[in-house]
Amino acid sequence: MSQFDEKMKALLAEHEALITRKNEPVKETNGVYVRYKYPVVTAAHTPVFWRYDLNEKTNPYLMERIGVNAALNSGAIKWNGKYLLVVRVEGADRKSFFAVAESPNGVDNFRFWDYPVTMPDDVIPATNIYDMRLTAHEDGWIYGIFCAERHDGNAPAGDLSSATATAGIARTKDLKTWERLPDLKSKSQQRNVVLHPEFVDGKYAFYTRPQDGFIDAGSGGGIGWALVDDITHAEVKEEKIIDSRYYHTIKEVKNGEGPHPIKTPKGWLHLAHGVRGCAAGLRYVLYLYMTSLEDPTKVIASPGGYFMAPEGEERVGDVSNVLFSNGWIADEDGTVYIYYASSDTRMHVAVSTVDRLVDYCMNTPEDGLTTTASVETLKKLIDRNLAIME
Ligand code: M1P
Repeated sequence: MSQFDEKMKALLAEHEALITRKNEPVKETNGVYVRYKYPVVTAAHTPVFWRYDLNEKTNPYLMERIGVNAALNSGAIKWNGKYLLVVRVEGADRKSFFAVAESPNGVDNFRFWDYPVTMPDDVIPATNIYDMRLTAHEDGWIYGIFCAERHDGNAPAGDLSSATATAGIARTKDLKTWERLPDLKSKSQQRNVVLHPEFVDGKYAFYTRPQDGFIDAGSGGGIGWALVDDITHAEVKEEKIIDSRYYHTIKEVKNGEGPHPIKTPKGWLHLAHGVRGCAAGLRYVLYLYMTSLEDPTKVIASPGGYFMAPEGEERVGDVSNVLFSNGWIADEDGTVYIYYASSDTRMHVAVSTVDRLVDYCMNTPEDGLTTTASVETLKKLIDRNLAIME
């Protein structure tokens, strides 16, 4: 075997060992969810044949030709018995694209399909697309709603950083061929837009996140809700804020819907991210809330504080101190696989159940918004517990 062939064999074997590595649950003490030891998808999980030219004649040193920087914010869906992530893969060139990674069990052995997604452009092509939320809608299509980013045409000359965020909309029946629909029309910029899985009053329902600028939520009050008559020409005409931001909470600066909510007998179960500022920059954590089955705009449970926050190696990456989730899968037996990215770099899984998550939402005290209220809430629990322990 030539030296080149030996090197290639070693490269492929190392990659295979990484993607077939068995994952293990990590002991957690909070009883709400269980994290898993290894990230489920990383840049190194992308196929060797995406990154290397495997032809000795054109790449005699067997060097990487196309770099992958990160594998992050992934949409998720159970499809033909397999756990699928539509991963945001970010190249070394800073362009993100979508690619499907498939696992037989939801916690390890995620293998990318051979080709990334070819996403058709809207009339005005986007520079960058990312963070897809998948919704198997009751109309029979699987929708992917994602952020489409373009340079801001109104930026002053020389400002190459100002951008606009719009919600891109595409649909598919097989996750391979995608039909692009016109981007969501909205008065404000939008990111973290999610399609609700059912019709509401005969209309398509979107969770929105109005924002004044590309980064700043500004006057956008939180997670919004808008009904749309025609998804092939989707337009936000009226927008109602259903989950507001508050001073001195985990969602003071920004928040955004995660994946579409899970329908439970007690209400719609939501996963979202909240952002606050600190000396180290922005800190992104995950939180849960629930809305009514009868009126999905009505919040019925709002547990205070975060559900998950970055820990250990999760705290470090391209954008440190960030947990972000736009994908989860509720299995037939009630198991919930929560797929989350850490620090805009890699994907992880945490596992829980619908029952536990609903219990968490219904029984975690709300944020009282002041120290005094928090202490009073704590004292009530202490009183009840000390009475039991006597
Ligand atoms: O860098 C953290 C996250 O920032 C943005 O989220 P939001 O719009 O809520 O601030 C997104 O760019 C997201 O992709 C990224 O993970």
